[in-house]
Formats: sequence, C-alpha cells, structure tokens
Amino acid sequence: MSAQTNLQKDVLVLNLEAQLMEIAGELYGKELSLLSDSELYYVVLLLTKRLMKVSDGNEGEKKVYYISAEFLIGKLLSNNLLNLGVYDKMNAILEKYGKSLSVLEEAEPEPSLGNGGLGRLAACFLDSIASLGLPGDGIGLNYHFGLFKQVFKDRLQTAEKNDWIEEHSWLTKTDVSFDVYFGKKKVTSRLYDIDVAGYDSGVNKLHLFDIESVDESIVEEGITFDKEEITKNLTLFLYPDDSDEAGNLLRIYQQYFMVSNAAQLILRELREKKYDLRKMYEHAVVQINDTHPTMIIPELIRILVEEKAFTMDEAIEVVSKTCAYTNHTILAEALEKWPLKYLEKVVPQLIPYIKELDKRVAAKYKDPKVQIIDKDNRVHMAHIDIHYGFSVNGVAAIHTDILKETELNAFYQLYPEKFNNKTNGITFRRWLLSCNRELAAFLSSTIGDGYKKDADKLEKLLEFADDEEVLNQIAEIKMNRKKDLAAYVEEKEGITLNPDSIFDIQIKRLHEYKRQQMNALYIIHKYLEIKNGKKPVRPITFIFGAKAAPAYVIAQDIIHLILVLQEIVNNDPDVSPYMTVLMVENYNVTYAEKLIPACDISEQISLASKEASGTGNMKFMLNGAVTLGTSDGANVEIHELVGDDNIYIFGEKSDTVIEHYAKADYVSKDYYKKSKVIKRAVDFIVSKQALKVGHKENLQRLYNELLNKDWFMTLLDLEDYIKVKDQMFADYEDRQMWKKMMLVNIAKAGFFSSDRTIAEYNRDIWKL
Ligand code: 26Q
Repeated sequence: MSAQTNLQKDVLVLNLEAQLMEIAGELYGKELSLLSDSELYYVVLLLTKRLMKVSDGNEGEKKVYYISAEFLIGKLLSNNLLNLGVYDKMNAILEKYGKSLSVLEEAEPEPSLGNGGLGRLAACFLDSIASLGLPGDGIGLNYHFGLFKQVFKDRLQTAEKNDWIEEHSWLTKTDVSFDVYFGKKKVTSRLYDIDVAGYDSGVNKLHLFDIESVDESIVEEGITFDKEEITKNLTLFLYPDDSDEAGNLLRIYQQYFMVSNAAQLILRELREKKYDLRKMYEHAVVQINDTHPTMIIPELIRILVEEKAFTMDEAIEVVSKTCAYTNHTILAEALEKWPLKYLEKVVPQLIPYIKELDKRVAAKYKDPKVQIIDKDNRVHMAHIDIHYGFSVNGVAAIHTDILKETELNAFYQLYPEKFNNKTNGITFRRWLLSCNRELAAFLSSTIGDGYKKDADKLEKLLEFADDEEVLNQIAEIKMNRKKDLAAYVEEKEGITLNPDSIFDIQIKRLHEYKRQQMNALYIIHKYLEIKNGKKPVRPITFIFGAKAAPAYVIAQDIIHLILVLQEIVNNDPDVSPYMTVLMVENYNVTYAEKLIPACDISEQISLASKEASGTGNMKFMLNGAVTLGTSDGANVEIHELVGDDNIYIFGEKSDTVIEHYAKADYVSKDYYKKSKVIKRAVDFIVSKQALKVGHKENLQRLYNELLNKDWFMTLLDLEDYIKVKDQMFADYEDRQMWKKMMLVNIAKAGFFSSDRTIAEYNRDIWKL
C-alpha cells in the first residue's frame, strides 16, 4: 500500500485542526488560541508523531542498517511536515491563530547528535533512503547532552552541555531492551526511536540506544564528569575529551555498546522474519560509517559462533558478505588505532575474535601495512573493515583516487574489486525546499516542480541564463535571505550586518587542514590595506561558524584570533564602514540553514588532498553562492560541472601537496621571508594592537605554529588566495556576470542530491 492510499493517515490529514484541538485539550486543557508558542509546538509535535505512526513503512526482502556514532539530524518539525506533504496545510491552520511554523520552530531544541560532516551526511542519507522508498534504518546512540554548546568568554571558546531532550520530543521510548556485556559486567540498554519520514514516501526509523542507568546529575561545571562511572555516563556526551586514557576508554565503551545493540537488533529482526541466518547477507546489509562502528564485525562473528553454532569459517564468510565500510578521511590521526590493552579491558570477549582475524591476515599477507594488529599492539580498525567487508568506498572522486593510489594502496592491490566511489550528497528537502522556500517556489514557477523528485531537472534553469528577469529574481531572493540573516544575527549576536555588503562565509568544524587561519590572514591583510587607504568598492562581511574539539589547542587559538579580529575590525572607525567580521556563537544545523541561503562567497579552502569531500560546498552552490576553493574533495567535481567560468579555484594541487609531504620539503618560514604581504599579515598576530585585545599565550602559540610548523601549509597558498579572492570581489561588481554564475551554480547542483548518492549505494553496494 502506498503512502497516498493510507486511509488512517488521510483521515488524520483531513482533520488536522480538530486533532490539534483535541491534543491541546488533553495536554493543557486549553484552546489552541490560548497556547504559548512552546505549548503549541508540543501539540504540533505530537500530532506529527501520530501522522508518522500511522504512515506505512518501507518494506522489502532486504534492508540496510546504517550504523553511525553520529546523526546530526537538526530540527525536525518543518522537515517532517514537508516530507509528509502537510506543511502548507498545517501552516495555514496555525496562521488562523496568529502563529506560523517558523515561529514554532524557534521553540524546538536542536538535537546535537553529531560533530559535523559525517554526522550530517548520515542524516541526509536517512532522508534519502526513506524518500526513495528503500527499507533502511539508522542505528546510533542517544547522547543526552550531545555535542557541547559553544559559549564565547573573553574571546575564548568554552563548552557547556546541550540539554536537548524535553518531556515531549521526537524520541519514542520502545519496549526493546538488550543486555550488553563488557566482559562480565552487564548493562541494560533501552531503545528510543525517531521516525524518519520520506518525502512523499514511507517512514523508516532512526534507532538510538540508551543505557537504562544513565545519570545526568553527574555532570558538573561545563562538560566535566566522572569518566570512570560507565553505567552512569555512557550516553551523556558525544565523543567526550580524547586527551586522556579515561576519555579514550569511554569512547570504546560507547562504540561497543552501540554495535552490541545493533547486532542484537539486526539478528532479532532477521529471526522475526524467519530468515535463514546462513543467508543473512541476502536480507541485511550493514553500512559502517567510518571506523567508529567497526566492532560490529567481530561482534557478529562472535554471536554466530558462540550462540548460533556457526564454525569460525562460516561466520567470517557470512559477516564479510554483509558488511560494507565508508572511509571519510585520509588524515592518519583520524584513523582509529586502539591499543589492544584498551580493548582487552573493555571487551575481553572480542579479543579472541580480533586475534583470529589478525592471524588469518598475517598468514596470508606479509606486508606490515595491511596487518590488523601492528608491532606496537595497536588494532587498526579500518583494516578490519577492509579485509572483512565486501565494499570500501570513499566520499568524492579525488578522495577515492587518493585512497586507491596512496593511503590504502596496499589494500587496493589486494582487493581492487572492493573499492568504489560514492560522491557525497545533500538532501534538497532540508537544504533548499525548507531553508529557502522563496527560491524553491521561484524555481517551481520557472522550470516546474519536477526538480523536487528528480534533482537533475534543475538543469532546465540553464535555458534562462540570459533572461534578465530570472537573473534579477534570483539576486532579489539572495538579498532577501541576507536581510533575514542580518535580522537574526542582530538579535542573537548583537552585531549589525549590512545586506548590501558581500557575504563571505566559512562554516565548518575548526581544523587546521580546513584553514580558517588562512581566511583570518586575508582579513588581516585587508584590514591593513584599508588602513593604508586602499578601500574596497563595496563593503565585505566575513562570517565564520566553527566549533573546535576542547582538547585541540591550536584550533582554540584560531578561534581566539578570529574573535580578536572581530573586535579590532568592527570597532575601528577607519575600517568598519568597509568590512565586518563575525564569528557566530554555537554554530549548528539551525544556524547553517540561515547562513547558507544568505551567502555570496562559499569558502572551501582546505589544503588539497585533505578534505575528503565536504558537503557544505554543495549546500552553498544549491543556494546560489559562488565557490572560492582549492582542488580538493567535492570542489573538484563542482568545478567540472560548472566549468572554469563559474568557480574560483586557487592553490597547489593535491599531487604537489602529497609530494611535499613525501619529501618533507615544505618550510613555512621560506614563504614568510619571501613575501612582504605574508610577513606583514603573520606578524600582526603578535602585534601590540592584537595583544592589547587578545591573550599573549594563544596568539604567540599560533604565530609560532605558523612560522615553525604550519603542517597544513597555510603560507604555501596564501598569496594565490589573496589574489583570487580580490578578483572575486572585483567580479562581484559585474552584477550581470555574477548573477549568471549564481544561476549556473544552482542549475548544476542536481548531481549533489543525496537521492543520487543513495541510488548509487543501492545500485552498487546494498542491492535492496
Ligand atoms: C575518531 C576517533 C577518536 C576521536 C574522534 C574521532 C572522530 C570523530 C568524528 C573522527 C572523525 C569524525 C568526523 C569526521 C567527519 O566529519 N568527516 C567528514 O565527513 C564528511 C562526510 O563524508 C566529509 O564531507 C568531510 O570531508 C569529512 O571531513
């Protein structure tokens, strides 16, 4: 039965207003018109949950389980109503009471169940899996305080807990509960589900496991808590501090808790459907999102051997045919290598299996690069995935090529057939239809509604590339979003933005390889130019949003520098008419939905070879921003699609960068000495003027890092960056040309729909 012919749902939809009244009565004993915004939000939330409950699921003979430590789902109200096809109807009802969905959204807390790209990708994938009508559920953890909330104090980042779970929420407590053993220590889990509504399609589930004995009260100041008390702290935070042993152990506890529950849930579903476990791979496929869920492999093998009477050979074969691995990074430090002794402490029951997997590899292959347990007794989690899974994929074409040719070359030699590329994508429901309703409506009126189900149809827009009317409309919509953002920022940050200025935006996790510091050095350069009388024709607004891992010292220093620049620039009467700097506090999905539609220039400036894909770059182009980027990750594919005339590419290419690393011949000081412009910008970091506003310790450390190490080669690309960025600001004044670039970027964004990505996963890997 398709979603359209579901009678129960149709009846509910026909009676939305009566249902709202009924729930308002049950919950608050009040009429709708008397409810506060947050009360009304809960009423609409409960009705939306009811709608999803009576909707059909996506059924089939085979199902994908997308296991991930992160699902950065964002607020759900608008998105669920949109996907259920009742957004406009609900909004019209609310308007009768002087309310609207955008007002209620303000009352919704954002679940912060992810760090960044990897977690947001998992959320886009769930949306697309459901929207394509595929049977597939997500499995992860229900972190009570998720990722920390960022608060700036004295121009430094501090961390607080994000208390996102309220009495009424999208979580539904289920009666599913499993025993999970850490050696002999038993804990009990509890499953909470969040419904995932497909767009004009069935409903899937996001399964989030929690521990019954969790205790929120053990959190003290900020995000500190007793790391030893596993039964109380296991599901409190997402990836807490990894700077000490207890933090690392906790991460392993979380990972095993996640996969033990996942394995039990999967086996239980297979049993309920009376499938033959020996043919498990015909009914289940497990997608392992980075190495965080890797222990699912030895765990499934262990259960099959110890509880289902499989031989070791049989268990390994069946599990290997079931599991597939996605790699999201080539940064060595981000590839998990757990000391064997940590695993022995947390999950002694897995050790014989991990050793067996290692022994089989060692017997077959002598190359030390492909061993599971290395000579220092560290367990390489990715190596388990590659040897004992049937698919290994990278997340953008250049990334997969680098994996094959460099980082994982030894494995590619062994298993060329396992390697494949799946260029990332984004859900257009959230990143266009929902966050930029005016643009979506304009596109519909120009090229029809077809693009909503088939993103490639956006290309029809190219027919209007010289239509002045269309170009002006697109520019006007951009201006409207800039005004919206300015109003939001005024209220949240108390800073005034000029919508007539150019909005240049870099939003992503803070990491040296992403090179926010290079953008900061440009800002210093521009500031000093203006001080010397070289005023830009149009003011520029530089916007950042980024959280840094609490233990990542240099990343904290970069945030400090940007906040120092914000203070200096915005308060300098010679300069502030021409430029503004803003680092928004607590950047998250909600903020992204307001920043992205308002952006003119999308900063994608990672050191070539280091950004696996990037997905923000796709969201920006879809909303008509022009990319300023290096030849890295998905920028390469954006460049191929839009052509040289519609993107600004600068900096060294990945081969050159990889060669610098191989030869260890990059010396940042050489670049500093050679260029007056670079020297002047870098020196400003420790100038009297900067030290008056900032802290010597942070600024000096960052200065030293840039001069003496600069591992991610900021100074290598700085001059080219300045040149190309200045060119971009000049080109912005050719309004006709710029508007056309906006149009081409929107028209070519169809390839980056996660519906395309998921269709490829299904075609090549899952075969549902
Ligand atoms: C692992 C072990 C110990 C501590 C932390 C971690 C850890 C946590 C989170 C490692 C990696 C992450 C997140 C990685 C991530 O977000 N990667 C991004 O994935 C996106 C989706 O594929 C890509 O677009 C980005 O290029 C990539 O950086």
